[in-house]
Amino acid sequence: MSGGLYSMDQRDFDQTLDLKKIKPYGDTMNDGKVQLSFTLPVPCNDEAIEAAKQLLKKLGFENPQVVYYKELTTGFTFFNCYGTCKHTVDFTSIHVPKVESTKMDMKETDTFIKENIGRKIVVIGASTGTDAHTVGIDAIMNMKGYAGHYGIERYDMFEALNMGAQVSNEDFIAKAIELKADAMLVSQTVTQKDVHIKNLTELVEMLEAEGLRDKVLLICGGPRISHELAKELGYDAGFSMNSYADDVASYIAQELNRRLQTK
Ligand code: B12
Repeated sequence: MSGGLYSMDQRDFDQTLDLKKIKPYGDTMNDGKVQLSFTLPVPCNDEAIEAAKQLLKKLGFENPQVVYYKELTTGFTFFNCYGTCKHTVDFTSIHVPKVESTKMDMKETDTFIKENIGRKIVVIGASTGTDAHTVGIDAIMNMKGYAGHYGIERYDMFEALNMGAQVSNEDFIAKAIELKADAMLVSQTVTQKDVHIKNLTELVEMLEAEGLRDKVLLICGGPRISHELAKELGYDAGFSMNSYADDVASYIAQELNRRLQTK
């Protein structure tokens, strides 16, 4: 018998778990314990601790406790607090849009491309705009890979170019045209003042203006990106934390194949 969301072991262990009313778990089921860290712009003293507790109460936590505090610099105090959350969430009603593809490993993806597409897939990637964070796009593309997952450069059936960081949307598009890219991979990490939305939207608009949007698979990724946001912004797919080259390569291969089938 299938364990569903939880294994039989866990349900046997605690019968008080109600997926329609989940709350945080500290050390017993339904105790609602939450750990929260923040900084207040006040000197490190007893009044600061009281302010932190009052803030926790206003946030809806019962039994607020400051378990650690330290002056960060003059006039700023960092807190680590515990509190009890009284709210619950209906886990059974949650449906998050996800990239639809079957995850394959590197060999399976290469074989899939050989058999179904019959040529190498051309992919270019970059961190665009002012964004200087390269670790995310490297994790997906780099030959050496990341966390035990080889990057797309390592695949036999991909021709991959990682353009690095701070690439303008103009240069990114020019390279896509030059290499006849099948897929463009955009990484965005910095979200201050929603700069990621601006960069991502601008790229879609420029591709549309060039009549290229439908000719390329457009994929974005980063710690604050979700598939839902990516779709809203006009992308084909979005990947966030804990995604690896296998997820992205499988999706690209299967989606290109789907598009070839429907042409
Ligand atoms: C390393 C780092 C830097 C380095 C970057 C060096 C480099 N070569 O990349 C340096 C020091 C340059 C830097 C600078 C800045 N940083 Co910085 N940085 C970080 C840090 C510590 C780690 C980021 C990282 O490498 N993560 C590891 C990678 C593997 O994770 P990832 O990016 O999420 O990637 C994964 C997924 O998201 C996904 N993915 C990512 N991209 C893509 C793309 C595609 C196509 C796909 C499919 C998937 C995908 O796959 C990856 C693997 O699973 C974070 C804090 C943190 N701990 O996260 C801050 C952080 C991202 N930085 C931050 C900030 C504010 C800055 C600065 C603005 C600071 C400043 N005031 O100068 C500057 C901005 C510089 C610029 N112009 O962009 C903030 C961003 C806050 C926000 N909400 O915007 C963070 C969160 C720190 C913080 N808590 O304030 N930073």
